[in-house]
Amino acid sequence: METLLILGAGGFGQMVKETALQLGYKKVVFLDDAAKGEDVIGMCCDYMLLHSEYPVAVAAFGNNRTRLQWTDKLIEEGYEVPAIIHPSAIVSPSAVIEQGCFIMQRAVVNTHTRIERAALINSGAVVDHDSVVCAGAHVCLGSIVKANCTIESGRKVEAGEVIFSTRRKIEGADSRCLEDAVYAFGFGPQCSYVKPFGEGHINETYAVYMPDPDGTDVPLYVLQRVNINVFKNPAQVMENIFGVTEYLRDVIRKEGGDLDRETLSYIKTKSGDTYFEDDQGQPWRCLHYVPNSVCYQQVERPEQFYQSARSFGHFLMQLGDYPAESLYETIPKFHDTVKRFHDFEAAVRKDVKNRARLCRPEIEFVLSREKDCGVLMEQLQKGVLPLRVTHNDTKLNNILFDGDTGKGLCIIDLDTIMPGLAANDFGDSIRFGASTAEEDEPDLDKVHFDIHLYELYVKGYLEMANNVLTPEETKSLPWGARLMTLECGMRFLADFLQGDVYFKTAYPEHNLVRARTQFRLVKEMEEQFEEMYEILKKYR
Ligand code: GN1
Ligand code: MG
Repeated sequence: METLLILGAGGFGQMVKETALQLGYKKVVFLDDAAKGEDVIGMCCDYMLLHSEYPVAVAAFGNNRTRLQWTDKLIEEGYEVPAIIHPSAIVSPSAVIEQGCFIMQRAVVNTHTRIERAALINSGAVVDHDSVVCAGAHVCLGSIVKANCTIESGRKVEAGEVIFSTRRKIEGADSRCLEDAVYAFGFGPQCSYVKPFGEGHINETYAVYMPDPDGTDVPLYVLQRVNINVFKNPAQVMENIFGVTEYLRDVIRKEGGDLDRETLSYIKTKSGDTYFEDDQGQPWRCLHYVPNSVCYQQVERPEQFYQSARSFGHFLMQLGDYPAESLYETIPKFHDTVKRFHDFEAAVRKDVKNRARLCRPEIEFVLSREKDCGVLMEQLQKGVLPLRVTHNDTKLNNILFDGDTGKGLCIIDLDTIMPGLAANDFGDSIRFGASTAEEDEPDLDKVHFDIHLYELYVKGYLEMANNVLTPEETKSLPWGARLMTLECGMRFLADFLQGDVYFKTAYPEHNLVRARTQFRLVKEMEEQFEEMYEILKKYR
């Protein structure tokens, strides 16, 4: 450290000179357009001529624009432009300090900050962790820049001023509520972008992308806005979910499984709550994205359906000893098909949207099956069928498959975990997965109940759950399929009549189209009911 050339011999230039001498420079000289003095060896415009004699230089102007302009000229000319850091300043080893910065007496520059070129952190100022002071900005005497702030290029933070976190705009977070949620879970400072995710009919779901160590954006979290029209008590929903997933972690640990991928892991907000409530009173929750997993809307290879059966059978076993009484009933009488029938009748009677005229045959289809609705409910009331901890929404797209092995990996959508009937979980899987078409296929000629897929599911499910199920429960499974399908169709049709207030829809008849596919499946199941029993016997 021999000589330092300082552009600007004003008050701040003199402070920099003193600092430079303390840092060990042997000789310090100035360039200045106005000031005279022994150590002023020329005007600023002479800087090019002096380069070989004075290879190290800084621009020490108090004015932000001038300091930045001259710093850039020096850099361009090929000068070595050091950062001048006073020995009494405290600078974190993880802070990035660029060329031509000044960090003056007793300033504090904290962990993971970035101080860009020609920025000035003046005496006694504090820049807290993860903040950025952009090129040529000035953080004045004794001011405080709190964590996660960005001070824009050329800005002056006045002496004694306190800057509170300025929010970055997050791409894809196009509502204030979503942005608030991203910040509530602590992803605001790093999040690259968010984008819609999944195909659920009830909640709103987003994937949260974050930069990985080599800068590629990867989905790391899933943010979900819980639909409070459907789930009236989100705190109870979340208590169920935390209880069950933490319990499952223990079970998976004992099984020697993969804790990060075989059950969902939920995250609490920065203030420790199980969910975040936005300004509109809507709850948001957050979980880890399960890496290398896939989700299907329809069976693509029969093997998948067999794997899903094993997964749901396994799930029933894993939760076999879970204290069912600790679970809240998040949607009361969710699969009480008798109640669903009465709700349906009421929707037809009220016909608030005058849509009943559009679906007379479908309405008749349901009304003529009133007796069926009570079959399983009666067996439950008589104690023939036991209550278990069930998922209650076991469609194929509520399970993640391993991207490599193709095996069932993780059961998702745990909102409706409640005490329920095994037959209902079995049945809901058949309803959705043993169909030859998607749930909203408009062309009914494409929609069939595929008894071979049914057989595969029976096989996979009983391989896992046979030892747990009572003989009566096993016998109840085909009814579960019929009734879950009828019930779901009834719910779609009731929602159509009520003006699509429950399920998300993409077009006006969407719920009617969905109801029709379900009724087609019910009809075919009824025709093949004997065969469904015969198949069951083969695997019992
Ligand atoms: C709903 O949220 P999602 O799409 O997984 C519904 C199920 C229906 C299903 C029909 C809480 O599930 O009951 O069977 O749509 N969930 C709720 O696809 O009502
Ligand atoms: Mg779902």
